[in-house]
Amino acid sequence: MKALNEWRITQMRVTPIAFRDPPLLNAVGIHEPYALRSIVELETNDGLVGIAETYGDEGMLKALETARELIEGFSPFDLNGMDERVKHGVKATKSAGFEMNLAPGSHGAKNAAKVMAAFEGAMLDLIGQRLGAPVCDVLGGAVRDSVPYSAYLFFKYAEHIEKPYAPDAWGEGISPEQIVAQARRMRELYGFGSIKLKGGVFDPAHEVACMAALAKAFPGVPLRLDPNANWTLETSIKHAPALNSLLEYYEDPTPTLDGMNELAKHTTLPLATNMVVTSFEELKQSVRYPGRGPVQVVLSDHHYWGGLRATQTLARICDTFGLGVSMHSNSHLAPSLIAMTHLAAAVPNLSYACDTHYPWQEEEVAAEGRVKFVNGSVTVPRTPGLGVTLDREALRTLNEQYKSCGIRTRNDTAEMKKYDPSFTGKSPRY
Ligand code: GKR
Ligand code: MG
Repeated sequence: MKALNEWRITQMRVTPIAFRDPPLLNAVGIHEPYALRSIVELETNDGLVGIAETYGDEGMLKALETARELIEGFSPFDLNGMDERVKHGVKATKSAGFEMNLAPGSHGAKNAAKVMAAFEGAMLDLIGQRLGAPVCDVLGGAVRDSVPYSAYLFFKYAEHIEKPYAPDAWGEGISPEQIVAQARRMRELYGFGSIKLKGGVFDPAHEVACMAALAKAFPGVPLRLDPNANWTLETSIKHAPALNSLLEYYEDPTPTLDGMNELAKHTTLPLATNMVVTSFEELKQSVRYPGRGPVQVVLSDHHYWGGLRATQTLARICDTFGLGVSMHSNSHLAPSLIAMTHLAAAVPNLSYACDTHYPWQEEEVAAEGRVKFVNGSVTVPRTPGLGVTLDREALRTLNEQYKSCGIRTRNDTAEMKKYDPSFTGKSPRY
């Protein structure tokens, strides 16, 4: 074991992976057959390896590579120094168009925050391993033993247009009955205590009818609808009265802070977002609005907010301004879910169950296997570090899948054009 003052990160390894993802529909199109992520490993001069899961889009892989010299040779304790080096050393790149709004992995403007989060995650894993403490303890200690997650329903087709593998067990999800059946199955399998539906796909009246069907089937269960800013302000206001009695919060129905601010005057619901407040700068703009303001619940995502500690800071600011806080997610595996769980355990004012796409994934890189939900919650690990070990064979397989799948940057709109050549993904559409 090296003395702590000689402890150094000697090597960064980044392994892009691709895993099966169902044909889930959203505002900009449909999920491709494989979702991309990457696994960042930081190895130290005493042979410890810290890991973090992050995006696997081409832009992110390039950003990580440009940051190699900002992490190799430095101490795993040097979190603040790393933040500064990355903030100044990793440049923003041109973002993809509107159709990629839902895919933070390809947001070039957030390169630095995303790289910081990936490095920080692996550094905290190292620190925890070295000290014999779980990451939540390194973050100041857990205030809860388990973290609640929400069922995350999607409208979906039964299978992908190109059929690289057998259809999933969830079947089609389009009608209110199918959406209720999807929710029932998800609750039976995982015990989730709240339910979110990804909207912005079909006629808003149909999506509101699905929410009403869910409310009828699961009385008392908190519900959320997320049209991903695909509704105009007028449409969002029109459906607000019906949704007032159905939802616990109304998530990103309409674009821009101005739009959400206007909507807030026409609904009693808290407005939640992972689209109009995605950085501290946007948070600053949001809290400057007089009155109720555009956002009442910030849905953080440590993968692009700058990491776990940055999200703790965000949670404190939300508390100061009387805002709720919870978490957003994209398609991900165990290292991300467990990192979210440590973080949520160390955020006292977590006000709602977090989002997770995890039930839609079948494959895994964790040697511990698939993460278990008990009554919709994940138990906060007490093992040193992150508490996730890589299954090297699985990592190799998912890396091979990455190489062969041909996808290099998520593009749900291009995928939808295969079903409907006239689809543009232009938003807001309703
Ligand atoms: O994976 O289709 C999806 C989601 O729509 C995702 O891209 C969003 O970022 O889950 C997200 C959300 O809450 O907006
Ligand atoms: Mg959302």
